Amino acid sequence: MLKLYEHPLSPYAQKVKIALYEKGIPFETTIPNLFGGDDEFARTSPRLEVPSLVDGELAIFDSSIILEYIDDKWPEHPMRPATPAERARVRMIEEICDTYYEAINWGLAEIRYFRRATGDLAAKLTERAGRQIAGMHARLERDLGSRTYFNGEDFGWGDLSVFPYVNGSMGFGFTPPSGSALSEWYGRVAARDSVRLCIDAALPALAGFDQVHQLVESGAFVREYRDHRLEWMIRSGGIEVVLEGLERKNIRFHVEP
Ligand SMILES: N[C@@H](CCC(=O)N[C@@H](CS)C(=O)NCC(=O)O)C(=O)O
Repeated sequence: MLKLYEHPLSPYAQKVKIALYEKGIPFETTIPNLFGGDDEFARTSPRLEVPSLVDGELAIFDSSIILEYIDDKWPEHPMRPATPAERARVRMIEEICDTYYEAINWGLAEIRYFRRATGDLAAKLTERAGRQIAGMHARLERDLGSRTYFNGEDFGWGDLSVFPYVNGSMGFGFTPPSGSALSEWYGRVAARDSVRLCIDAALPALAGFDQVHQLVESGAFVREYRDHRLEWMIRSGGIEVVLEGLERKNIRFHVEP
């Protein structure tokens, strides 16, 4: 059976799980030891990131590469739209969500759950994140246009690429404007079995998150500050969070591939 290394709160893992559920492909999930020392997981994911997928002898990391593999290997119920132009369109939406939108929610989690900032700094970062999310929602509203789904007529890759991020923002209280096309789309997509299963798995994981800051403070959990996330923290005004994390050795960059 397929094995998916994941975490229920990872939007990247949620993208992959939604595709697997939509296609009815059986899989088992494992939450790796993200605190290091999980050699089996490290062999599947050189940067120690979830998700990674193990299919027999083959191990694949990166949600987009995994999604491509799944759609190629199990072409029934395709997640990609039919034409090259439409595929490029939804892949661009995915790219922006994965590399811009994700960092904003990640930053909010760094503040709320991992308590990297408190007081005025936390307020400033949260306020900036809220404005960035509103801008992202406006962009998504334009991208959706009059379509039923980001993918077009039917649910697919474009939708599973957007949902985890809009849902993540809502968890922080940043909701698409009521009555907007994005809000209506959210309601349609959240009602799907594939998506419900992901949400249902995420809620209990979130319940345990209130204490997670202690793991960071003790240095047991060293979080990855990579690319767009590192950039988000700096450009949103949190360079001192980065400096303190380096000083206390509870942030990390890339692991050598
Ligand atoms: N480009 C990768 C990104 C995966 C990623 O960054 N996953 C996060 C969880 S959402 C992770 O495992 N981070 C490790 C850490 O924070 O130490 C993908 O699309 O799968």
